[in-house]
Amino acid sequence: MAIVKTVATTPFSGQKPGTSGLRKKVAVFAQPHYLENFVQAVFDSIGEVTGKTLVVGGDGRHHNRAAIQTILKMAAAAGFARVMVGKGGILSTPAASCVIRKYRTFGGIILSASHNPGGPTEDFGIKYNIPAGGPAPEAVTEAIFTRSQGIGEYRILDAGDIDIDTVGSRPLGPLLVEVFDPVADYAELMERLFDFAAIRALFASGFRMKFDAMHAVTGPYAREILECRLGAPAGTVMNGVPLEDFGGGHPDPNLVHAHDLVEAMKGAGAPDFGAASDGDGDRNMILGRDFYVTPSDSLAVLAANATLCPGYAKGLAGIARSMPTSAAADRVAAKLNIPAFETPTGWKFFGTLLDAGKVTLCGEESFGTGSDHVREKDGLWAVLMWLNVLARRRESVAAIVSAHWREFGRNVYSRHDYEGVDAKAADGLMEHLRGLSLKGVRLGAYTVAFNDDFAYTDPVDGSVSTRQGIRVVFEDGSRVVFRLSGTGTEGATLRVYIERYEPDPTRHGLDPQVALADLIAIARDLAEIEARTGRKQPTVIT
Ligand code: VG1
Ligand code: CO
Repeated sequence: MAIVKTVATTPFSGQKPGTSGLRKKVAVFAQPHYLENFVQAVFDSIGEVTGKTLVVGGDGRHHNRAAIQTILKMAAAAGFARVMVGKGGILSTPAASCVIRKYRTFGGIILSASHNPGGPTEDFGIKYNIPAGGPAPEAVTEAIFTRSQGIGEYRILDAGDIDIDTVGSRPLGPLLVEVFDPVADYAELMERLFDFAAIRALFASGFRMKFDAMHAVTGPYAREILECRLGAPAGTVMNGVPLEDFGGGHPDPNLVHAHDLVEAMKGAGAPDFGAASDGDGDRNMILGRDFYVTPSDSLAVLAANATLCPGYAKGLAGIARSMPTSAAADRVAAKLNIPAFETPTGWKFFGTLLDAGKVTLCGEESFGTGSDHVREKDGLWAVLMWLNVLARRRESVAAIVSAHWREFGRNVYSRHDYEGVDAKAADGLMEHLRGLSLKGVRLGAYTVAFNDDFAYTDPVDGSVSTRQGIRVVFEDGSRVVFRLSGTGTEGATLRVYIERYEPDPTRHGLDPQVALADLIAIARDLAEIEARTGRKQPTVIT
């Protein structure tokens, strides 16, 4: 009979979940009691867990396996009846959401630092998702944090490690551990949403694609769905084997970090379609031959074409986007005569709107797109939706996006990230911006309509979130937005978002960095970026 140990502990400061869970260096998580304190704080904050089922899995990064063993023993001690674990500890974030919903579990614990690098000296992360399948809302993450700051003990089963590499059920003390195939339920859901026959026919006609799994969690999902079920040639999925350090790369699907894919998509001989996903499989980047689709445009194009997909044939209830995401999707919503919502950054803010049936599609400029099929953004889902649209329209990616711009106008958009900035300097910069009063002020060719720090009142549950990013909005609708990242583990990352609407089709082909040059300079000067951070150039431009 395995025995439950009660271990005395003291709080760690800073166990505060950010935009998407608690993210720290592996060394921080690996120190005695650190993970345990946080997990106990979760179990103490989510209500009665006795007899319930929990889902556990992660993106396979370094420390994933050790953390899962600890969580299983703590779940047993807490009174859970059953834990469903993805085989090998693998579960993409959207697949975790899918499984939580399908089996009506009492939520799940997802181990991931998403797009942050992995390995012994890199990042690890943990978050709790609620029974609806989405990230815990702020009220819950606040409760977890408060509990973590007052914690004095945790409970854990005194037992050896259990096999998580063989599908099947086995006991761990009073707990039943059920190891399951992490791909099957997810793949089955995708088959219900999209026209697999049409996509199969597209591949059969010679259409070529490259999917870069970046040695992260989506590899097994992409191989099963694209190569096995949809008949894409073997080798369509590149970097398809999940590695604990993502092969030393930065599993962030953008133009900088997915460089192999970006190179492969250049020139006349390039494939027709390119896509990539991030560490935990919830992000997507979409490329055509010599063509990059910004995530904001991708959301708008998918919304405009959604009825081509069986799962969305009835049309959309509404569209939601995070505040810094471009307003391209709003234009589609207006044309479809459906509501558009603007939320703070982070998928947790879409949950109430999805649950209430107010929106069907959601998106973020940070390579996140999703729908009401789960409660997380979903990288492979977005890729399959694009494939479905391509299979039905039989036009190139570039042709589809260009036609979209001609119909709706183009929201020219770019994000500039300044990574690893001194945290004090970054806070000072934000304080400075917060103090500005700019209404009516003329900056270059633009006049400021208003500036504020974005605050959001959830239209479903009334909860209020303040200080969600500085907006400077101009009279013609152009804007610059400033935020500090809530997912990093070192120093601060300043994100600057720049957007201008361009109705003139003869100007749609311009490089956004050129088309936005005046606004980029205005943003730099307003925030005194160089003087305050010492940076002349952003680290990453997307
Ligand atoms: C970033 C993105 C945000 C996204 C979050 C989690 O947050 O900007 O849009 O929801 O990452 O994505 P921040 O606070 O660093 O800007 V992921 O793929 O971690 O799950
Ligand atoms: Co992610």
